[in-house]
Amino acid sequence: MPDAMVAASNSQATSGGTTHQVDVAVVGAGFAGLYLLQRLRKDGFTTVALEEADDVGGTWYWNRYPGARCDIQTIDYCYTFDPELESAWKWSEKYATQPEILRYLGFVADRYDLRRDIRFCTKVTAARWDQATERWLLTTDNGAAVSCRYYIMATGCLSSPKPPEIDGVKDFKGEVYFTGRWPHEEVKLAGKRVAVIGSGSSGIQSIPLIAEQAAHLTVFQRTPNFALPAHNGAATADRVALLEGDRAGYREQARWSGAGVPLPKQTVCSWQLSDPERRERFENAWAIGDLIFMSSQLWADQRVDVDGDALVAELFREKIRTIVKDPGIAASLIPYDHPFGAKRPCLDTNYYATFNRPNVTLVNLRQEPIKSIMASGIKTDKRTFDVDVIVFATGFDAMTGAIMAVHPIKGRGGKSLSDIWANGPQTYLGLTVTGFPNLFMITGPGSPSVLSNMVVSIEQHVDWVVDRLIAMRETGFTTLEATETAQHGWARHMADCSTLTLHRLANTWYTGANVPGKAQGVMPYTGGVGPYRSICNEVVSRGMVGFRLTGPNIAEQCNDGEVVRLQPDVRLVLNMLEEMKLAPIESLGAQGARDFVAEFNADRPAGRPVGEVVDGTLPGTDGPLPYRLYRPATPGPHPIVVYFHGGGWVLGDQQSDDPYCRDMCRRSGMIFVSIGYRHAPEHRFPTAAEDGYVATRWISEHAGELGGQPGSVLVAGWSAGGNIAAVICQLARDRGGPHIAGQLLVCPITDCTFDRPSYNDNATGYFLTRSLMYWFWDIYCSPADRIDPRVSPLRGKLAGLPQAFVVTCEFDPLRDEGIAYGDALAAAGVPVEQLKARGHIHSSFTMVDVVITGVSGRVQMAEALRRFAGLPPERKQGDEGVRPARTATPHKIAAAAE
Ligand code: N01
Repeated sequence: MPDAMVAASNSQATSGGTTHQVDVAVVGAGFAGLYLLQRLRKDGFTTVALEEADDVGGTWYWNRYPGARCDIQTIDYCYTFDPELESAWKWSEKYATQPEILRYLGFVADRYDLRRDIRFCTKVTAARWDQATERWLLTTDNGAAVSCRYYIMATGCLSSPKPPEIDGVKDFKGEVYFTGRWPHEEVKLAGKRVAVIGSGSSGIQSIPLIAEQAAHLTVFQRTPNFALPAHNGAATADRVALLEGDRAGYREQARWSGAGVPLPKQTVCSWQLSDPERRERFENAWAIGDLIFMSSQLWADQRVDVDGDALVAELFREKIRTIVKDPGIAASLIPYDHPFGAKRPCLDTNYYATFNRPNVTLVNLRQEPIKSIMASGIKTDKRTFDVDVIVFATGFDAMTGAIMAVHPIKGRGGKSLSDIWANGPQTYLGLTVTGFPNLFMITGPGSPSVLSNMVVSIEQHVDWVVDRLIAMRETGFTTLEATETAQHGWARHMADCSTLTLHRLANTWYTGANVPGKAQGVMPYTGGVGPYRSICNEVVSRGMVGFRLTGPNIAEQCNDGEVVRLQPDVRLVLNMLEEMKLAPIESLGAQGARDFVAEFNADRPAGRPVGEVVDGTLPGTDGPLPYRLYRPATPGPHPIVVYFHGGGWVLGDQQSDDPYCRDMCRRSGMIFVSIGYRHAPEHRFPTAAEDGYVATRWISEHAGELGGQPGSVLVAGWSAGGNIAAVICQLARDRGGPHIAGQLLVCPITDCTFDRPSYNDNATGYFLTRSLMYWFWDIYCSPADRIDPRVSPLRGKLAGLPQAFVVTCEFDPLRDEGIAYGDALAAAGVPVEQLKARGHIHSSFTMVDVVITGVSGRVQMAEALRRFAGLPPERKQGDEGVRPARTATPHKIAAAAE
């Protein structure tokens, strides 16, 4: 029977034993549930929301503790789906209090008459997918069961308070409160001895206000947190002006931003700023009092690089030392066990200053853990604290807790979600789960959710889901389910994204580490709100990639696959290039192409500092050849790597791979000398190879004068430069030297045929195109010369060559010839190691500081060079994204990252 008929016949049956039939059942009446109801109803779906509380509000209904406020500015932390709603409501403060936010949600419920479709005081006790009717059946603890075609969990990410896990709570004779379940009636703390356990956002917001009321407050802190002053008051004038200047534009910018608040992307790295400049930026952010600003606007590497992040943390620590008068208390309040931002930072009002009050005591649980709770108070392993009230600000079973609280949720074949998620949540897009048709989660694990302005993420999810339901209704599909391939691919993409941030380096509720026994892994999507939105849109525009759709009168549709196979930052780079709509390089002519590359390189982030950079010339066959030498900051002499830049034998110069050379010099601890060999069309085959050979020989002979170790050199190159490096190894073997200790070939050109699969699979769309390669070959080398090993080294004799490290990238036309060269070297008895970089493109490794996921590859390249040179393995500076932070406690995730 069609949904609409089922609904029409039964939607009134809301009590007794009758099953309540609707198109869509929603669990929860917070921000997500209310917007879902509004949209579903507007779009003609019958619906009911089931809500445990007796009113709307969700998290804002339950969290009524003193000091509870939002910590995203209220002009951003509100619905944007209806401009009239926006103008009908005025926020009174920069960060609204819990009562004001609750009033707002009540106002929204009234404005759209939503309460009539909400069953309050109703908890869903179980949910079961019935394959025969293709409907979900929900049982509840109050009133009728609900049968629905679509079941949407709008249960929030932080709704399920976790038990305190401390012995003896039941023995306590005084009052007990949980911040996450604060009573509705006034809690009188005046004149009482109060204990607060926990120093997350809830503790940090409530402690200053509790201290003002209580006779004495004792704070039991296990892990200190970073907190920034909110500087609450009127909404910030500049932000209001921006919003009011172009409301639609402002909201749209938020939707495509990193965290759901319209702020620009920083491009300057910490090491490009002086100490005073960094301090000024920090002070400005401190004065602004905005968490997202502080977390994203100081410098570009603050969230991705351990060193860049550590600078922020240290400035925070200075502030804490300045505010807290007792140095011992200050030391206990200063976080050292996690990078700034890896654990959720907090926004406070007078938090640190509260510890200067005579009626406040801080107990550092790292020094004296709680042993138990007794009738009269709390006992640590050193002291006993008699108290009248205990406030547990101990947090939530985050992200999965509220979803799993409905137990069991049984999908296809009777499989239970709790079993399937026993080792951690698995989802496709954080929206759906394989095996659970027609089940959606709003801001579920695997979506940006808690790493974003929740309201922006909620609106995006609600719109995406309801739009899908409309599309299914229009096409006749009645079920939708994620495929296993898609879900696995999403898990891999999530893991790729999480290597870009520092979240994996801390024990937090983001990773499940706060709940004993919970499976651990970074649960929210760390790739950013804008990129996530574009992926969700891409799923649709590419024909529902990763979903199987069925319906009674329509053929099944399954567009199986993974929506993202590129590394996340590579995807961003390619999208950006596509938006720039650049003319193909080969259409510009040789000089035009050189001018374009020079202009493009000028906008590139500057390379990292090394010990010294020296420009010089060396004698070539027909005159001097320029070079640029990069010397490590460590005492020499160092081994020398002779480096050849990329550019298809046509473009580039000794400076064009500057960031890569600097980075590799720092990581390997070796001198890199980048050679300005001559280019086609002015100097065609075999000039580049012969210049390269002459330069290598000269450097080898003058190694001592250059500050290098005499004896042998190494060679390295990228793309056409990799081709030259490979050729030089053959020439050096055949012409009696110089001695080459090893070769690093990054995405090298090795052969003149274009029929290997990668030339077709990756012909366009991945930066280096097949037609650009044709152009390079045509300019450099006539067809008759192409089989010469001085340009097609794969066709040369390979035995007796130096040991090699060959790097290839999955989405590179040159991938297969690089792999073929590595295989052929191995077959010829040359020791060779291959790095086949998944999700990368031709230029991934040379786009230093843009493609952060290239770091681990460069680490491996540097290690290979050190091995070739006979140096011990060593981690050099700048291993952003791969080095673990200092952690006080060993931890599965940090250990895995290490
Ligand atoms: O919870 P938390 P929360 N013994 O998990 C400690 C959002 N939020 O409710 O870190 C002793 O952050 C625990 O110690 P440790 C926001 O996203 C937003 O404060 O596990 N201590 C920690 O100090 C936030 O991040 C707002 O070592 C124990 C604290 O309790 C999230 O909700 C306001 C313990 C729990 O901190 C959660 O915040 C409030 C034990 N057995 C919350 N167990 C806004 O402003 C736990 N702890 C919008």
